[in-house]
Amino acid sequence: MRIDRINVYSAQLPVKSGVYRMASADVEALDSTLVEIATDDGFFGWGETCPIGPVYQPHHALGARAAIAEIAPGLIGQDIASIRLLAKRMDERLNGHGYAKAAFDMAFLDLLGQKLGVPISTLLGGALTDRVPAYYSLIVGAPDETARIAADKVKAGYPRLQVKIGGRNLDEDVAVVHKVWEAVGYGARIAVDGNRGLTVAAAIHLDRLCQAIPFVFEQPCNTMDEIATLKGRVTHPVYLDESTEDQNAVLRAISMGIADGFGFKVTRLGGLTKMTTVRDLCAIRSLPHSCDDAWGGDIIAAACVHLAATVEPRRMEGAWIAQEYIKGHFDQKHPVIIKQGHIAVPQRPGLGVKPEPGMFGKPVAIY
Ligand code: 0XW
Ligand code: MG
Repeated sequence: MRIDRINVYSAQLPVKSGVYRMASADVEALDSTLVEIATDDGFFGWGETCPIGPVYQPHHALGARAAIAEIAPGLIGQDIASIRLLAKRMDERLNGHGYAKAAFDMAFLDLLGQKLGVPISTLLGGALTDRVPAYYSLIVGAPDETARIAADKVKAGYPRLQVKIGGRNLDEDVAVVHKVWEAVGYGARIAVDGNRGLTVAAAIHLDRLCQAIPFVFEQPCNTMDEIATLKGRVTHPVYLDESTEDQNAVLRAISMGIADGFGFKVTRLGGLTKMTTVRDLCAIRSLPHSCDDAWGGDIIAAACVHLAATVEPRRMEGAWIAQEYIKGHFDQKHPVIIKQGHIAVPQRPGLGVKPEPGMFGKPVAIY
């Protein structure tokens, strides 16, 4: 099973509601990059990487495609049988750029799964469940309106809400946390996500002013060092998201004892294979985490869900997929769908999803 051809596509994913607002950036449309690998024995495997704009983290769509251009020619003719050899090969072509390599890693696993007749969750160690929880992300918004949406989403079955804050006055952030809590109470677990937007001082104030509300504080400040200074000074559990730039960052955060959990992004960590290492590190220390990506269509959604299915359910903070914010699906027959706040794990071989033929138009690059 050797790599014969690689097609690269760009898919434009406009935000359905108009704008997705975070402390660090507003985004209106995302540029997703897809890789389609054809093998000499007639299989097609897909991967995807979709940074949520160029500011959320040090990733951007054109960067992904430039990295793919460095890597792809070196993969032609390679055997799919060893994912580790392929990872080594990618590292020999390009240092770093895990978010681009992640798309290839997804496609390799998709191919291997199809060849072996097993879903990717099996290749990642085996699923513990056939249905994983999702969570709903409430963008930075007015307190009353955010609380109204929060109550609706809990009614719709979401077991967890993420409330975005930051980039505005502290009083509004404090008000939104109180209003959401009044609206949903223990009906859903709550994460308050600063998306790097708070100073250490603001994070400490918010923590005190929302003392009795049981939420986890996600990536309140910009750097891991700033967040490290919160230890012992805030009472809410602190989760890292954007700071987990690679496996080493996760290992560092765990060994420093500064993270009570994580918001993991599959592509930022370098792909599903690399994610299994941080998943297992978290298991050793009983740390909860999500299995997300920054954005993306059905390919990324399927990848997140396969991985989430392999995580011990009591520590699974949910798989976030962009479905609520994008129109339609790449795969009409087998889309990855949130129902009652949960997502069924694809059971078909590989990723279990295939984009409709021709839907992305002409490839932007062919190798
Ligand atoms: C909610 N997410 C998973 C989607 C957006 O990319 C932001 C992200 C987060 O938790 O920061
Ligand atoms: Mg986050």
